[in-house]
Amino acid sequence: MRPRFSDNRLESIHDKVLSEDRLSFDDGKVLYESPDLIGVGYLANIVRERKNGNTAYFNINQHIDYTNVCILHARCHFCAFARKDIETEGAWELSVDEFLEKAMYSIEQGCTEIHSVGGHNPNLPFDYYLRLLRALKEQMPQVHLKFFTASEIHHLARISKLSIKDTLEALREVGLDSMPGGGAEIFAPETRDKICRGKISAEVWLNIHCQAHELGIPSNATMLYGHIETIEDRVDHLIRLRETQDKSGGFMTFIPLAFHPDNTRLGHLPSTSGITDLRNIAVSRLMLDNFPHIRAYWIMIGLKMAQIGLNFGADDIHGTVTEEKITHMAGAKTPQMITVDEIKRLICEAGRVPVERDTLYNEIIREGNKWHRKAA
Ligand code: V47
Repeated sequence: MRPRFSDNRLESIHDKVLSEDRLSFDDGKVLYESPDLIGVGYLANIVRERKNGNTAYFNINQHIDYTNVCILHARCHFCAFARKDIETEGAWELSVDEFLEKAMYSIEQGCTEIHSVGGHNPNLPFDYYLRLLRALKEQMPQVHLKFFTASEIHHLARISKLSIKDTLEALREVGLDSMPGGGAEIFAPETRDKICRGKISAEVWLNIHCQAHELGIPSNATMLYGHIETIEDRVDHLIRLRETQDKSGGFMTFIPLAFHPDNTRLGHLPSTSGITDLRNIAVSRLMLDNFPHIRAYWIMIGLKMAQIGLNFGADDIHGTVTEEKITHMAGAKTPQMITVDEIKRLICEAGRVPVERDTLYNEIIREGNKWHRKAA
């Protein structure tokens, strides 16, 4: 039986979803504008279940941000994290030993992934990054190292005077396993220029991810929404990611990021609403037909919204986290971490089946304090 949409523009999109036809720019606009959010969510759920069945993924991970000193501190208007220099209140730079100490604690708790990003710190030499990755890989070879946004890779290429390719290869050599999806912000040049003039362009961001994929380094992608971007900007962003994925194929997950205004230069803007959060999850699931996974990032949209997101297109809820800075410095009220039991309860209550994954979506099997990846 065909569902009844209150917005009849969803009828033709429904037909395309059923026949697995690619959605157009105009379809994307309709999905963002439609008053029938339940209809949009219904369509996203068809794709979600086709790709990932009833599974909802999570992982046991830790965020460790090695520094927040950043040469772009005055340029990224959405950022509450960056500091001008180490003398500024709230600034930090972790030594390799301090980083290792934080990581070791989490590894003892069964963590399978370290997620690490930082500011473009003019005081840290390239050698710092090589020593950091090498030390982590030596101490914890089983743990996946998801480090450095494309913007950081660009900064590291500048300070090392290597090409992007050689920089990525040097980092991979000492332990880089994958890259997170940050730094994408919004690709549309006019809006990008208003919120982060001087940061790498869309083309450079996409090119760095393509080069990483060519080297066998998979990555994620993000979009920062809920600031001054238009609906057209959002659809444009998703289509650029889709076209890149057609070529390079190395994106694992798309993570819509809800803008948090506190302590930023865009502090006059309101926080995103639940409707906007759910819609971004649903529309990204529908537009990004070549992305295996869509994440409802509970740190930014809250546990309740992330739980509902699992029925609006998302098949992943992120991880236990342990310590998150970027969103909490911008006013997030979510906890700093949650337990595996809480994650599983949220997922089961949403009618989904929780599966612990590693970063590359291999299932994790636990026996006592030990864990291993399930053989494919
Ligand atoms: O690049 C910065 C965004 C990103 C704010 O790939 C803000 O697995 C909201 O990319 N309000 C970093 N967002 C976070 C990120 C991420 C998070 C979790 C998992 C993964 C992954 C990636 O956060 C930045 C920027 O786009 N951001 N400031 C803010 N005030």
